[in-house]
Amino acid sequence: MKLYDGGRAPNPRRVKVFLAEKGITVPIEQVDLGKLAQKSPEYTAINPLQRVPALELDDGTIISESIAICRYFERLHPEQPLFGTDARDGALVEMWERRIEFHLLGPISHVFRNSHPAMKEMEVPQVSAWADANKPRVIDFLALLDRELKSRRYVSGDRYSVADITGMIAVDFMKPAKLVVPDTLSNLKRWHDEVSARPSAKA
Ligand SMILES: N[C@@H](CCC(=O)N[C@@H](CS)C(=O)NCC(=O)O)C(=O)O
Repeated sequence: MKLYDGGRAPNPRRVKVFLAEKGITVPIEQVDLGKLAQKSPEYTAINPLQRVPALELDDGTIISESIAICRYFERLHPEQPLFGTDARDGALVEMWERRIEFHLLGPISHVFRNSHPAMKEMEVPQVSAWADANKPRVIDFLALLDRELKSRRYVSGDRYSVADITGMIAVDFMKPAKLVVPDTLSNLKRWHDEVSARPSAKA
């Protein structure tokens, strides 16, 4: 088994934090995004979408998409559950995971990819108006999350889950995207400080 990683890039980090939470170690091969190694013929044969992360199983199966990889490990190592504990809990984790992925990580990524000079060769064409259009969406969703976090400890309830992993990494990704969490969002900051203090967050 081998995990194709991309350094500090947010999506591979979601998998690495998940693995750290579970105490699982997997051999890692770095794909140098700075050198566009994800676009090489060798890596394109592994993931035709030219994105990381990707997990190669011993039988040669390739699994890409961060959440698909996390779900694979959740099945193999069900303790401690990070995708919920029962039907209701699992659905709430899924709901928040998707909301954060589509309404927070996605827009932050659009801002970063369409405004950062280092992304010129990866995001073609870079559309600065699309970066600008997504900035208020990020802040609106953070405000929504802040209201939700007033009445509970973690994103989907009282239990830490994969939705917290995606959320923490999305907020961290605001820095390179040159976005700032408004000071008024105190519930969000309390939650982010708490999840960032877990040892897995260093992954
Ligand atoms: N939906 C994918 C997104 C993967 C993705 O966009 N990865 C980025 C790094 S965070 C990437 O490989 N970018 C390379 C590129 O855009 O060329 C997932 O959840 O894993």
